Amino acid sequence: VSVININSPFLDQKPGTSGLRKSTLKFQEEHYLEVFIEAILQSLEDLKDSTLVVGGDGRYGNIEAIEKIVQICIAHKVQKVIVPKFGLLSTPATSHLIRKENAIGGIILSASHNPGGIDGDFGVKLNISNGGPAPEIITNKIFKASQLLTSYKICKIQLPDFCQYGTYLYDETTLEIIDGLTDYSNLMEKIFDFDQISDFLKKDYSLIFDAMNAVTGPYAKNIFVEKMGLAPDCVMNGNPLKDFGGLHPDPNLTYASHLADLLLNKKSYSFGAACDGDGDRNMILGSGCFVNPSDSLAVITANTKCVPGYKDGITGVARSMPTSSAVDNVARALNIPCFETPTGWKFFGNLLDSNLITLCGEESFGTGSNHVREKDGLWAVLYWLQVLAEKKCSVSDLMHNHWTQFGRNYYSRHDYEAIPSNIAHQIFGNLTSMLENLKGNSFAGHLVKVADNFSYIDPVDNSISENQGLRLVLDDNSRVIVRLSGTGTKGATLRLYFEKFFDPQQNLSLNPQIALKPLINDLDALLNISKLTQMETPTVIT
Ligand code: VG1
Ligand code: CO
Repeated sequence: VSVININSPFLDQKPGTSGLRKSTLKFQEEHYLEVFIEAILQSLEDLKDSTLVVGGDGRYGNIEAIEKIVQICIAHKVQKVIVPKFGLLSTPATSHLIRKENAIGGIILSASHNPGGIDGDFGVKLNISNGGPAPEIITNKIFKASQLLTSYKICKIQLPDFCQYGTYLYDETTLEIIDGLTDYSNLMEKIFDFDQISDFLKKDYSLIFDAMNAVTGPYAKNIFVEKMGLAPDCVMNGNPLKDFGGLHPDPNLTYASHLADLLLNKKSYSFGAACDGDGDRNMILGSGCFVNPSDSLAVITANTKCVPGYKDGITGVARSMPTSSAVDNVARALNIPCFETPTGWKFFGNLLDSNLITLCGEESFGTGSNHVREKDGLWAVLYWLQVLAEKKCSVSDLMHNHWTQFGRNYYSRHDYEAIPSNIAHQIFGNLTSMLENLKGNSFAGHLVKVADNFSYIDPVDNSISENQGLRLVLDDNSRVIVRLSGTGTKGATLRLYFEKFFDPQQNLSLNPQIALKPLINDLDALLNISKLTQMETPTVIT
């Protein structure tokens, strides 16, 4: 075991919405990754009796990082380290493995939906023993520790390549190289009726799944091709590549434009879906129909009876604050509680652990349930397929029937990505200082009922999280929300969220950009966003 000294501590290892995310080059800097791992291990207790899961989404630097982490774990006498073959493990599969193996936690090497490769991004996420992302108390502790570290311990021993299964003993640490796929697909098989889905898909209901050259390719092939017996070409971009083949593995209409074109313009398939780099996000498309992720959560909640894993009912639901209230309408009808949390999956952990909720989701293409403690892209895809197989209808019919029953929450998110930090902070600061005066004033033809910076008290441990996003709520319950992203690595990303409810008697077939126009225009008039950013349109519109 060597103790490596470094000249001056790193002061910038503050985890964001979901782990520490930096450019790949930053993570290639000498000692940078090692120090962060040392800080993580110092934040965990009882390493000597513990199991740790380590895997990643296969992006540039994945295997090298896993090697270093295993060597640092050996130096810290971690009892057992579990690594998947080829180092590939999706975020939801990691969450499941942590729970199944009673591990103390897991380290996921991923910058999720950010591009990969030497010019892209890299990241490290820590999940704790419940399988979910580490809460702020722990990430703050890690950040503090990282700023003080001037050395770390490592055992620079030759490790096997991670291409074969096996068990190895190094000093007091056991290294297990396992199959990262089977446990996860078995879990899916317990929740869903694979036969019903595959029969449906073989009878004239065509599927295309886009893995975006990222981690879900092998999982999707295992489930759709090997288990369900569908033709291999139902999975596109199915081989994980270090740079995702140049794709930006963020499943939305801008970055998954090829898939969007196949479904929305060419109408070549009945159903299309995509996942992000680490497999926790999902986009759902039908022929000629895009499903807004907020609506997806509402549809999932309204249709639990179609899915074997949830037939016995659900205890409650939760959504992040910027997610539309579509799911609230369903929860009210089902007479179950609906919680509103800050952005980021870590806020769902306590609610799931205490069985206050069964399902949860975010507007950012994330949906999940109590089967793991992460959002789960393939789970959402299978859920949708099961509902469609049970109802035998198209995605657009399902959406229309849903809106006819519950009304439609027109919703859109506008992202201004990687704009100059000072501009983003200026816009955010301007709105912050206007909040007090906006209350009672008119906005988009309505009175402003609430104008505040969202803060959250966790109902389980009473911890408080402040400054979680600026919001205006109007007297018709329309909402406008402004946040700064906590996952970007270049400049700053400004997110604007717009929501307006139409009841079933109103027009349910508008383009959301038209339905929301008064809100969009008035926010721009208030904050001068297009002028200050010098952008006529946002980078991404969802
Ligand atoms: C974004 C999303 C948020 C999500 C987070 C992590 O955060 O808005 O809803 O939980 O990414 O997703 P932000 O701070 O950039 O808005 V992932 O797929 O990166 O783990
Ligand atoms: Co992700």
